[in-house]
Amino acid sequence: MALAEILMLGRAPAIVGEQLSRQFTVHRAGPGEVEALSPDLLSRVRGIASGAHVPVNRALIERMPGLEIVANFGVGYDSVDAAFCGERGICVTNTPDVLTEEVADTAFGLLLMTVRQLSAAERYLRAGRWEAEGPYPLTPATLRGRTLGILGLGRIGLAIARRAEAFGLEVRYHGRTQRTDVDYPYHDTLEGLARACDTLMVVAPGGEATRGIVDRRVLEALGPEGIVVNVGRGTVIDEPALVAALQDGTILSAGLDVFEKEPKVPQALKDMEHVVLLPHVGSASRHTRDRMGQLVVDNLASWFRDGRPLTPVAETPFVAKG
Ligand code: A2R
Repeated sequence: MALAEILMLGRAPAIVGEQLSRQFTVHRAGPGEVEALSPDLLSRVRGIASGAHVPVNRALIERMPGLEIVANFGVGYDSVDAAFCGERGICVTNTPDVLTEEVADTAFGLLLMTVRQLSAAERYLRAGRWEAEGPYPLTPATLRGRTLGILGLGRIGLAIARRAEAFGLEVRYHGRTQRTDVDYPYHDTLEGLARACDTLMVVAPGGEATRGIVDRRVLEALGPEGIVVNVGRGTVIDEPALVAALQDGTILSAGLDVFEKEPKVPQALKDMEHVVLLPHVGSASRHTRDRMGQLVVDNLASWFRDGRPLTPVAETPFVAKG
């Protein structure tokens, strides 16, 4: 029997291509190469392994009448039109759990770096300024006594909350629904959460429902001691409003691992010494990326062998192979 044909989009760890090639006929396309794929090839492809920065949008899906499954590399799948896949009976999977602790580690590291200006302090040392000018200035902020407001107390949010407890922080949260399995105070509005905390950890998914919800009003509610850390998606924060709030002292600082138009980062953010900027490295260790890649492979293998996905997303929970 002919092997099922799979289209690999964008970047993924080497193990993904190696393992998929043993079980499937694999085609590859990078950003900007999708348009040029022939209708003949697209009509034969039954599965997509999708990496970052190549959208699986309605236009692409409509060109793929034989598509059965989109296995997304990453827990966030806002680059895949999952609602449209659901309408067409196409299964979408993501890679939850295997990256939770890694992203929570990064989030907490980023929080500490931001509160204590650790990037700027290191730059100070490397520039020879410690020797020439004396000690680095005392930081205006401390982690001591801070209240951490978590936007999105899901898998990663909860792992961050556990770390925050160990560091002696008070934890509060906002999401669409109150959890029944935790005692952290719940706020039914994001503005309410921002008023009740001074440190906002954003770990909610991207997409239209969360676009720009951390806006000027939320930042004002956070206040002049406010610090925002974002490890969710850049689109969740109104980036121009954040830049303005940092420039005029509405909030104190920000630690950002994700941006609205990656890999482009506004020059105004780069110009601010006290802000910490990371190039979307939340899950980016070999260990964790390989585990995410393995889950992409396992989802495709399970689908074509047993007719069921391992980790389907909420929009396609009941899709079974016809
Ligand atoms: O809203 P809820 O109660 O379903 O809570 C989820 C929350 N969330 C939202 N919060 C406010 N407004 C929304 N429109 C909204 N949509 C979702 O985000 C939940 O607490 C959290 C997502 O948690 P999980 O689905 O467990 O995802 P996980 O593995 O923690 O990853 C979170 C995100 C990914 O989507 C990537 O963007 C990033 O972290 O790596």
